[in-house]
Amino acid sequence: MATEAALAFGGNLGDPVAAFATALAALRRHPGVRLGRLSPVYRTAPWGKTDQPEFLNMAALIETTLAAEELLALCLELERAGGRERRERWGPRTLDIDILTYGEEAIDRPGLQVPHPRIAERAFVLAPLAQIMPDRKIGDRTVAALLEALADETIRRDEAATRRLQALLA
Ligand code: GSY
Repeated sequence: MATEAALAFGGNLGDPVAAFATALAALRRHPGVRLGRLSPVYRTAPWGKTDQPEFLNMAALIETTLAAEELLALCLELERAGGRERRERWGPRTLDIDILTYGEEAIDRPGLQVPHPRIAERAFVLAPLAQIMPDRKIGDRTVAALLEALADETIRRDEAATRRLQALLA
């Protein structure tokens, strides 16, 4: 049986759009994954450590027959293939892929917390997620309501990056 999951993508080093496209194409080819809706690409101010370049962020829905642990392993493999080195904790990176939701499951294990524990604080996650699952409840509030509560005006859609991503995936 397949489970619907939402993934977040982020990066601010090198060519994040190309890194997103390569990872999404690999997900599309994977026999245990069906790629669903993609959000637009957003340009976002760095969160946590602010003296670093802006990020590009997006989100994707998938249907997967992989268990959550297997999906995590796949995301880590795609990060490594995308050139991700785990350096500074909140520092710059080529490609970050986080599991935001996995069905209705609440998972709290070392290395895997789903729904992602800091979703509600992060407009750079909520803005793309609201485009693909606005009505999904995280705790007792929908993604759309959580985003509205943050009122973060530094998040903006990057239409050129979105068109480029679509072209790379065509
Ligand atoms: O948690 C993902 C990596 N990351 C990001 C990000 O993806 N976007 C923004 N805007 N800031 C971030 N800080 C970190 S760490």
